[in-house]
Amino acid sequence: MVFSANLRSYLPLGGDRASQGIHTFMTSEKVIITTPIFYPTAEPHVGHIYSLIVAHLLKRSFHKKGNKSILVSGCDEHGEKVAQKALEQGFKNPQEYVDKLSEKWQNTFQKLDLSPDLFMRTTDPVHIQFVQDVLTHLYEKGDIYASTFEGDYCVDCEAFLTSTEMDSDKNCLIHKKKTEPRSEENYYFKVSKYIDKVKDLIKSGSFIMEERFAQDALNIIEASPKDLSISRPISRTTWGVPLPFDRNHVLYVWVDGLLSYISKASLSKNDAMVHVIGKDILKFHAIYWPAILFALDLPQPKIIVTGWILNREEKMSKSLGNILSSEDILSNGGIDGFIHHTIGQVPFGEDLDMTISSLQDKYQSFCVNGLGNLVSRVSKIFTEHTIPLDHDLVKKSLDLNDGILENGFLYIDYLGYIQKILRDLDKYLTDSAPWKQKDPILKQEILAPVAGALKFLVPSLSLFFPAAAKAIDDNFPKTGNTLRCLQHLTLYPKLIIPTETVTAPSQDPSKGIKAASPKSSTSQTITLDEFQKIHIRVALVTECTPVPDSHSLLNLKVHCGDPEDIKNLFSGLQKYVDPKDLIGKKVFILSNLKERKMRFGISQGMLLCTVDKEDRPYPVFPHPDSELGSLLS
Ligand code: ME8
Repeated sequence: MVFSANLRSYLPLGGDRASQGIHTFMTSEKVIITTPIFYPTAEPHVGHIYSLIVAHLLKRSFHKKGNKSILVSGCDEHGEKVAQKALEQGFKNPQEYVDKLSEKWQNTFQKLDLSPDLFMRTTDPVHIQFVQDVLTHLYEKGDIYASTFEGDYCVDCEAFLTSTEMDSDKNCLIHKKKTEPRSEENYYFKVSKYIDKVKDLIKSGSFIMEERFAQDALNIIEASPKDLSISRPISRTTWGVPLPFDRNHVLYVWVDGLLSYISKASLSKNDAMVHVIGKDILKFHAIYWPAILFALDLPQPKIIVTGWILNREEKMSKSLGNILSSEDILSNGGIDGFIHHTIGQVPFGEDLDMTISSLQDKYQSFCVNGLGNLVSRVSKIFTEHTIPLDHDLVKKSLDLNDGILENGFLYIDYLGYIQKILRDLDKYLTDSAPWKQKDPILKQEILAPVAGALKFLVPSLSLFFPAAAKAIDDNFPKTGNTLRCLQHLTLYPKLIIPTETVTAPSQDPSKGIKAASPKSSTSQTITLDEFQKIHIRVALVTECTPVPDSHSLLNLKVHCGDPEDIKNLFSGLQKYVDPKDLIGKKVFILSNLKERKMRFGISQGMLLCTVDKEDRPYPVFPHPDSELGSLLS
């Protein structure tokens, strides 16, 4: 498929490794798509749900390309951490505990309409039998041996850590907890036998879809022990798959977990596999798993690495107590707003900030005010007409549908183009004002390109928002080229925001820059006294630089008239403002915000901004004659 000139103006054609990867699967019998299997001890939260969203998006892409696929997700139910929690919570045995928890996870996935085709549980007897067969095979092949290992163990990671994974006090960098020194007689898998093949695979460029993680994987190989400890003595824990050749040991939970991808989905030589993983578990998927697959003479997967969802610039996780749950998604607009917030906001591999108010904003801006509003405007007055196939707007929808996966580009761009088409349709409606047209036939003629474009946009929309796309498709039935509209359609109800869930701007960490949108603040009132507690002052920016390792933050140094009293600020403007343009400018800052320790340093205030229709932030500049330090009143 070659893009028409029409669409070329929309699409900066280039390579997206994720969707280019999809092409190589065309000869496969089936594609196994996986998310990580999750430790059930945590509440399912938006980070876990993100990986399911990506996996479902891939599944729909494969379907569109005519590939058979199976989506595997589930719970990682063995290991010390799970056994410990079961004990702490007073369960008779870990099995009872994981039965209860995995049911909760399954229900959550179902509620979000994100159930996988196969919900794996590592305590499933079929899985356990498969794992033992694999272990027997590898043992008989000479790929497993016994030895003693000494290292620093993090129970939350369920892993021995390398020096690069700990700080100087041997605290785990992810869980911020002290590791335990351990020395154990264990069984080892000979990763070293396959490591050259693994390195070649990583270097091939067709294994890890996001290039920068390939280099990370190679660095991890250099820092890691040459073989992998794959067993735990039963004196430490009995909660695992017993090794078939030594009943005094159970299998290391990570090997158990990795094998769950194929134990019931049964990977055969003609199948393909794609794993959606967070960047925290790269080591296991980019090094140990391919080594195991090489040892088993099975096909190698592709890996799509997603970044982290952050809260206050920290990874969201149960152990840090800063999570947003599935209920937060559902009560703040639902899954389509969340999809827009994740897939539409950053390419795979990059981190993104999320708060209740950013969830609300995404839902309102894309779902309610964007797609929902357009569909409502058209379906209110369109009844029936022939689709003008040669109309520019209709052709753009058709081209987007046909061309998209053939050429391969980022899903974030794809969603961006859908939005651009929706905006063009909206503008056309506003400019042509069909509601003013008295002649009913002419009125339908004006509306037909928009209704037709929406109808042809359904396949593209269904990749991201299947339920909304189906509702549009059903509401606009087509016979030949004649399109009808059945009823006035409200796709997305307006969000009613209870006062207590409104996040005041000073508490909205994901932005740190943005006034609460008028949409979400109208229901909240404050007294004059309360307002006087808020010190918004004129400040001068003396330094402004991008924060290394952050895709969004700028680091500003400002003062309110006393150059000796410099405040350090962070602001999520990196994508929108050239730092040079802020230096020497007067800005407004919230100067009495409580200091916060962030990953990158201390934050001592907040730069005030507003946003445009597309949620782009702009700093607010005071009058040039405003005195430094003066209060906004
Ligand atoms: O690691 N942002 O399970 P787990 C984005 N059982 N994604 C996040 C996230 C966040 N803040 N927090 C978690 C395990 N995730 C093992 C996996 S697979 C054979 C075994 C996602 O419950 C992300 O995909 O700790 C991460 O890799 C996964 O959840 C870890 O889930």
